[in-house]
Amino acid sequence: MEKKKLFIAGHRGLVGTATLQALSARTDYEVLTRTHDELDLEDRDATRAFFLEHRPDHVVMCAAKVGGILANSNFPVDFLHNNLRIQLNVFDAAHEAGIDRMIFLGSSCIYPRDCPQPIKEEYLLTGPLEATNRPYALAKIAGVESCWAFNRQYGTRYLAVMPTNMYGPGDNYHPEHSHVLPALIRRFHEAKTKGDPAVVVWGSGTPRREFMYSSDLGEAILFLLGLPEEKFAELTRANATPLINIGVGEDVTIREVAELVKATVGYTGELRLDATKPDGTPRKLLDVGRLASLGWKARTPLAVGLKNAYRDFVERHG
Ligand code: GFB
Repeated sequence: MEKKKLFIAGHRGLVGTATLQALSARTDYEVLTRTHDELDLEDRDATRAFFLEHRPDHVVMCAAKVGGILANSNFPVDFLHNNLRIQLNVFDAAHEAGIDRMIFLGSSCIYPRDCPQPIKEEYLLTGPLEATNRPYALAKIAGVESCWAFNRQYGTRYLAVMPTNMYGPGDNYHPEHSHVLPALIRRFHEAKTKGDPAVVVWGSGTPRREFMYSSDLGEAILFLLGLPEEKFAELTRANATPLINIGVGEDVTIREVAELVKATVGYTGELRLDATKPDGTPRKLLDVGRLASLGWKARTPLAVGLKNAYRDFVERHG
């Protein structure tokens, strides 16, 4: 069987790492990767030259500027402009190089702040966005629209996937700019090591989030990429938004997840909520019916994924 050439844009990030990991057992793909130093996707000419030289069959587009609630509010220009630039360059180059299938990674924050739960794909653009991540969400919405526009105008098959909040090996553990789970893993670990009597958790503790282990997302991406021709064509047909949610189907409060991290780390001190920090969206639970109907389901329970993530943190940073 002829191998498909697959370019993973952003293979060192959480999603890219998980996709590479899921590919490790596969022999039907020849995988192409480039570090940021080797190829800057914000450089239009370099991106175009790369695509025209290598002409991958498939692209998994997970290169993006990402971060947690504070990073989003501190660097709004970066989250909007860097992401738009990368997307424009990759979409245009992919089209010019005749890419067959592309999977574009978005995020569950593209949906309206107060939309009904669980969130169905068709709720996109039905209401105002959450202010703390509006620039990032708008860049990602533009990416969904790019998929759709290329499919309509040129008959391409570009699919946008919207994962829920992710965590897992190789995550960004920055104390302030990371997402909530890696931030808490680090904070509880450091408090345990130093013997601090209390750990601060931002916000009221009441927002609800759905957390997915990154290796599950890696597998979901390969599952979608490998769908038979008629199914992939159905998802990316010109008259439907090419959008699919990827999640686990259940959520927890920030307080509950903080207690779980505390237990996983083995910290015995107090947990203190800091209400001066932002809560963000009150709830973000994805409806995963569309993906389930294709035959895919997440399989790593939060408690198991957290144990693996904590082990990874200790190995890398402990
Ligand atoms: O992962 P996170 O930063 O982003 O989670 P979002 C924020 C929630 O966790 C808020 C609480 O309710 C915070 O108050 N939280 C508690 C903390 N302690 C901490 C902490 O130490 N660090 C952080 N970061 N949060 C992001 C978007 O939204 O979701 C991104 O900003 C992206 O653009 C991502 O879409 C998936 O879930 O609120």
